[in-house]
Amino acid sequence: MTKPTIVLTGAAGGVGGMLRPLLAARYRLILSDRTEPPADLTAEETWHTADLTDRAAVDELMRGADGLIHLGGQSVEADWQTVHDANIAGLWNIYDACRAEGVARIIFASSNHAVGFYPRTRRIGVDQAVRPDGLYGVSKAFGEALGSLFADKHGLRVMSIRIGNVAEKPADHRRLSIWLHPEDLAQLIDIGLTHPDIHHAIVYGASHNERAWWDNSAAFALGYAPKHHAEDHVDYAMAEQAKLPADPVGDLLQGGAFCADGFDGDL
Ligand code: 15L
Repeated sequence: MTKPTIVLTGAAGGVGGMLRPLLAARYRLILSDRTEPPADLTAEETWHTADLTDRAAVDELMRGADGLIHLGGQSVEADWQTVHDANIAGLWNIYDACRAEGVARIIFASSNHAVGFYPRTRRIGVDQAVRPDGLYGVSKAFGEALGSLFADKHGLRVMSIRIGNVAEKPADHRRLSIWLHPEDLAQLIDIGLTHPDIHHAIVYGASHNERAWWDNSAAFALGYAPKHHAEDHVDYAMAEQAKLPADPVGDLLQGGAFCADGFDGDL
């Protein structure tokens, strides 16, 4: 059977690099980023240099693809112009090119920063209102809204994954609650690319984290069964946390330092 052709944007980034070997067995990957191809490109992978703000280049990138995993764009907080160009205008290009080129499935890398201003004492599902913790978080909430629109109006099947922090191990105390092992992310992506019942699904991108702040029943209902446990790495995470200064704002809120950045409100 021929493998589905899947475009992976942001392929030169850290998360893209972790996913490539995990997805290669099941998909023919068209990798894309603004950069030149990485040195470790395999014979099965195709590289396509493209800037998300260039609509013609994005159309060409999507031509003939069965699905898209969109990791590209701005991945941390930045000034409005930077966030706008990559994650608002660029994301519009991505979605509208998928519609125009008949790309049926989209995995949108949303972020925990769409809901980062919820306190750590709250357990939230995917039905509560968004509470972005910066312009980057606002752009991720926009991306989820765009996914909903393109599913409702144009019949695309979209999964927005509110990714916590993708790494081999949880990097600190906060990440014990939001950690996502790359293999668990690959499992969520497989579900998003293949599950017959997906219209627009918002799920949390989290491994089996005993300290989770998120109710991920939306993902479990689609068959997600994370294999990795954050508490297996608790000693490492807490040792890393001990190296960090206290953050009187970020330590109270799910988004951490993103909330503290420029904060002059009331807690
Ligand atoms: C994100 O959305 C970022 O892309 C990533 O670099 C981390 O900062 C992560 O959130 C996090 O919250 O740890």
